[in-house]
Amino acid sequence: MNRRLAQGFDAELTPADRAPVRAVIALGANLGDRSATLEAAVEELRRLPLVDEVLASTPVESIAVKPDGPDAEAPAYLNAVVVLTTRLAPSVLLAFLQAIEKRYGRERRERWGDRTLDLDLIAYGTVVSNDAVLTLPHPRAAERDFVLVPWLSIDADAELPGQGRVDALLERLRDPS
Ligand code: A4P
Ligand code: MG
Repeated sequence: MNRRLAQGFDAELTPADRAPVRAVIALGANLGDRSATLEAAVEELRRLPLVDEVLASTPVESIAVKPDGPDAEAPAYLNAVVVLTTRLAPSVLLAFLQAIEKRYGRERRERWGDRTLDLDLIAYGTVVSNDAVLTLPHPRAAERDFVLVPWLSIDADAELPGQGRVDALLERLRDPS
């Protein structure tokens, strides 16, 4: 089987044929009952078909990052990371994430606007893809301590595909010199 097929992009493969892949999901909320929403979203992830071994971080609080930089006037975020194993193809997993966001009242009005729930696919196995519909790994994950810190807290050996170990990325973020 070639590399692309093995990575689960081929729609011909049935889920039973697909090897389980480790996926990393970032959760964020800065509107409503943030903590309750994140807890409920983790439960939804546990209940997804073809998903196992769901490990969730403790949420961390962070200042909202807007296109112009951190904005202390905007409602603060709670962010968490979930690592799970799945036989779902990446596009199907993304569709489930978007359906969960919708169920928790997510509205899309502006780029990086305040939201009740954001679910981003940070990594899917070692897949690297520049497709705008699903970019892997998530293009801004390496710049975000609110992704790297909770991820590292549940996987001390975490690696961002193509970009290296998460502990090293975090160190570079904190001390860019
Ligand atoms: N998309 C492409 N790749 C992916 C991926 N790996 N995971 C596409 C999820 N979606 C992906 O996403 C826009 C489009 O990206 C989707 O149609 C999907 O096909 P969206 O969820 O509608 O919008 P968004 O989340 O506002 O956009 P984006 O660019 O993903 O935003 P970011 O980079 O996730 O930033 N500050 C704090 N403190 N904490 C946060 O969690 N989050 C954001 C959102 C900004 N500031 C924040 C936080
Ligand atoms: Mg998003």
